[in-house]
Amino acid sequence: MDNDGDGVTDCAEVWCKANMSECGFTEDCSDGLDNDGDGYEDCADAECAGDTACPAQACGPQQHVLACNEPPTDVLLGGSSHIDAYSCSDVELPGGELVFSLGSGLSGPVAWEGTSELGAGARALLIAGECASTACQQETAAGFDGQMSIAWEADPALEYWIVVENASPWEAFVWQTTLSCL
Ligand SMILES: [Ca+2]
Ligand SMILES: [Ca+2]
Ligand SMILES: [Ca+2]
Ligand SMILES: [Ca+2]
Repeated sequence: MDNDGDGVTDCAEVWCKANMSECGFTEDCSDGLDNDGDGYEDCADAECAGDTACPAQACGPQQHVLACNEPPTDVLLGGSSHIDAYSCSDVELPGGELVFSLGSGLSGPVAWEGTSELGAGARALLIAGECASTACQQETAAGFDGQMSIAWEADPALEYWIVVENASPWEAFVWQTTLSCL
């Protein structure tokens, strides 16, 4: 539609340039341009997670072991981003990651809980098999109370990780986490 009567229709309208994804522009994952205008180019755009043009991004070397039914532990989340986009998430995650290694051999219902007073907007991702952007199974986001939880039915043959993502690259917060297993 030519909403403002200037003879130019829809996505050619100037206002639409600021909302390119709403106007149907999608990210081309290998042309070196930010096609949908959201500030993320090619593989850095969450739309491209899992695209054949984008190799899997792997977890950083720093991992914390999280065992079943231990008292809550305090761990600082900060530092640089190793993964910016996950196959199970449709948002870009440029903040640093806190990686919890849960190992293999977990079976039956498992529940992870994380809390941080200042953690509003953070995300947590359940990853299985290999700690990589393409092996993401579930995502959850923290509300204003900074609380998150993920529950799943664990397969003892698979190795699991929980990755907590800060909302922005400049933040560093302490997270308290627990893993409840049968
Ligand atoms: Ca983009
Ligand atoms: Ca592009
Ligand atoms: Ca996008
Ligand atoms: Ca990240």
